[in-house]
Amino acid sequence: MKLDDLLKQEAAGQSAMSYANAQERYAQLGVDTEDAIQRAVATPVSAHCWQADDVVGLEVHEGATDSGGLAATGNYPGRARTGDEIRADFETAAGMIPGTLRFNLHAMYAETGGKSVDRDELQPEHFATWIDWCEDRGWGMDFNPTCFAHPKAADGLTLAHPRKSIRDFWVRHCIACREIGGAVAKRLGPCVVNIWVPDGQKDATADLIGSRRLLLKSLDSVLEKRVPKVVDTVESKLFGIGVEDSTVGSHEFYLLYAASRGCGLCFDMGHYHPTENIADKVSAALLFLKPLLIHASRGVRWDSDHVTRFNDDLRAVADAVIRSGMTQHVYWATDFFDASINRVAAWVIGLRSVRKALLWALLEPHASAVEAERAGDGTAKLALAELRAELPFAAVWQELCRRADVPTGLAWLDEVRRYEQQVLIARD
Ligand code: RNT
Ligand code: ZN
Repeated sequence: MKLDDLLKQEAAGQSAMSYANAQERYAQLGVDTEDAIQRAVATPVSAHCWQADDVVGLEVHEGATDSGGLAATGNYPGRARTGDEIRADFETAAGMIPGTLRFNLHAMYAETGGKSVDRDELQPEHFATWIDWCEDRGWGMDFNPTCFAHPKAADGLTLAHPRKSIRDFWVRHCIACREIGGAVAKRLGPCVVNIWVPDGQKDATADLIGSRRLLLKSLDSVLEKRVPKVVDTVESKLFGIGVEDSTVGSHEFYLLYAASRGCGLCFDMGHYHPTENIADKVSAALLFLKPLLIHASRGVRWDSDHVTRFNDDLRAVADAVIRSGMTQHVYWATDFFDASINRVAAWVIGLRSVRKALLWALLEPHASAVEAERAGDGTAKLALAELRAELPFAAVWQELCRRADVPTGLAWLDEVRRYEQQVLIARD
């Protein structure tokens, strides 16, 4: 069948599977699909703003900058260039994404009305349009300091910079961001403020403990004062482009930092060794610290930020979170950027995949698996795990989409293509 015919058929077609049958099948295994749909839809997922514009931001840069090792590759037409364009693009995407959304903003998306405002002088007013927009749509908002793409980050060091004046600048920036988070929280409810810095060395690192001491001190200054309703999290990384030899804020550094300081920890799925999955870390970390923030992402070789897919890794993370029974202590956010495909579609695919993974985990016949494990019946447990692939998951997912009034199957692709023709193409 030709691709065009197939897409047409998919856009029009509804599933032949009935939800009622699926509901009955799951019920036989002790799984309540109504409860699963309700919980999957109610779980907020914070959509990252930076997919719209390849992590460029809205500031006017002066002088040398450094991307912090974040490389968005590709030149698909339609990159958003203004706050209005980002908002329009995300509204389009949101119409195709089922379930509760939040919006996750980076400080570099400040709207300063043409005035140049340096990062350490940012105020809530520079985000007023974003806050109003989220409020109008009933979305919560999260926030991030931007410790890259700035002349003072030109050598890839920020909070761990050997020069005190530069460290202090970034400390002031992070404090300003927490205050902005506090202002957001006053209007929209708790705001997650996640700190990630690119700091590291390209080669032959000499004084890693020295750099880590500086990062520790800077972070302590940033977090000294509690900001009401701000949920602080810190995010580690294994390596970045240009800082391959060492990263100051490694996994162990932040794991222990969060546990000892009582703040939250962010696990980015693309920030570990290629065969390492954060799923295993969830149940360990939750016993010692709260909350966790998941950056749903997909590492591919050296890139940590491919669009998330409903793959084994993502499903394993969702399983770990749901099985923990501590979902109230886990925040979900997306973090990827792809400039080689339609950027709105990247959001739709990535965010739908996260919601799918949540539903998948909620539909697990978990109680039976636990029972088998406790009885020492590994055979039944393994058989049950395999059975998941034979259950009518798709019918429940489609029901979830229908109830959320978003397209099922590939019907959303038509809408994205229309938007591309009418809006995105004209941008270049
Ligand atoms: C970078 C981190 C971080 C960024 C955003 C832009 O590797 O994952 O979360 O992607 O802050
Ligand atoms: Zn991340």
